Amino acid sequence: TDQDRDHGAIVETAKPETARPPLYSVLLLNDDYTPMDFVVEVLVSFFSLSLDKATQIMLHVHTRGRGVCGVYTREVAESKVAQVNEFSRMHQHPLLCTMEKA
Ligand code: TYC
Repeated sequence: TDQDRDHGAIVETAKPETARPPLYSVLLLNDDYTPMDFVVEVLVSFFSLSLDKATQIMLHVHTRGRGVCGVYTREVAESKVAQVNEFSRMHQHPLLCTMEKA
């Protein structure tokens, strides 16, 4: 019909790229009581890091006060934070894990 005919006035403006979700850094905070080997164990088991990389990050947090363990989408980051904090409490260590927008 006349009404359905394309007069060419409407231009498609959508970008071709797929939208990327916002990313969040998961951080460990330093404290005076959590054993260094426990922090390394957490970094290896929850963040899939090598023993070398985990030790580097642990020492960075120990000397600088905080450090990034990994960068994830919001839901994955929230899950890492919850699992690490639950694991630390279960072992009666004060280790704290948190997240912030990357
Ligand atoms: N500062 C702790 C100690 O001297 C070690 C430690 C490192 C604790 C990193 C927490 O996120 C942390 N035993």
